[in-house]
Amino acid sequence: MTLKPQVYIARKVPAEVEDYIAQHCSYKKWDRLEPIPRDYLFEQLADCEGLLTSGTRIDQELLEHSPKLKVVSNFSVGYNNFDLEAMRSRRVLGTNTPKVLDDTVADLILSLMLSVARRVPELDRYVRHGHWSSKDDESIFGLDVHHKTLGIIGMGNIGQAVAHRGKWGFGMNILYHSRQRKPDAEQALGAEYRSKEELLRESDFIVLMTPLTPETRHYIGEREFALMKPSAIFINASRGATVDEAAMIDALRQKQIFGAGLDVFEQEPVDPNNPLLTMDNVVLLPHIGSATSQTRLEMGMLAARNLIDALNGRRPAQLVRELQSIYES
Ligand code: 8YV
Repeated sequence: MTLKPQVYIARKVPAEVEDYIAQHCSYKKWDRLEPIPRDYLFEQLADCEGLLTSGTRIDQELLEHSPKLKVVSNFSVGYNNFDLEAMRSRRVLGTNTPKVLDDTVADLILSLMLSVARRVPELDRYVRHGHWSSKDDESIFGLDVHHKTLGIIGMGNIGQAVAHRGKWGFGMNILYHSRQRKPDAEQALGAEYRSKEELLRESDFIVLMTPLTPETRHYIGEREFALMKPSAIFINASRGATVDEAAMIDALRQKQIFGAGLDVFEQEPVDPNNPLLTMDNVVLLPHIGSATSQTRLEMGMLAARNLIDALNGRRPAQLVRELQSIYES
């Protein structure tokens, strides 16, 4: 009888995902909603070949506590928690969960665009507080979404799903900026490539969907907000650190832009003293881009398959690009 590989599940996962892992692995798990304490995780990892997680920093220190580790399966599309250099030198594989969450995250981004433009949460609070002004009161007017210009920074799978909705749902004109040109999106959606500066100047809605890397840290800051239209709406559902939050707060306070819709923050959970919490021209969400039961189940199953394939010597379907060389050499 061959022994099942030992893995650690360092976050809550749907029951179906756990059952699937149990068929192929021996496992221990952290079953609480709060993040696992690092020292405790280190103790657990001593005999593990696989780790399923999201957000845990996978760095030299963690790898030193995990002498048997072969694969880290991230239950998320973002993998800015991976120290890619440390993982490459220890030959630890890293996987993520792209594609299965694209439509769900894109739906949420559209809801942020609509909510900020039509001031939905602000006016919901207004009604709840007993206000009801004349329907002709311009102080409660918002901005149109349809037929406006939507600029997407980071035209990956999620960016393209947002563009699709903007184009076909709202007749929007699509601009994009990305590391690489996307001929398919240009053809299918009439999306036009722009430099970052051109996109910021021309767009009514700016959606930031770029992964967080050392190059994209504070990719949008004071200079970028100054280029935006006073009527611009800025949406971030990537990672908080892609934006210089202090510069964004200044831009919002000075009405340099109309508003912002944010699913991610430089510090999560958001500090109770964060000035964003007192501003009316922002819509704030607790990092729920992919948070539907159906999508989380699909992400979990993909993360489990990635983990099990890697432990069984098969190439996992979603090995992250920067670590593919480990597998190939
Ligand atoms: C996941 C995320 O949604 O997929 C991503 O990159 O933003 C993550 O927050 C989360 O890990 C699921 O619990």
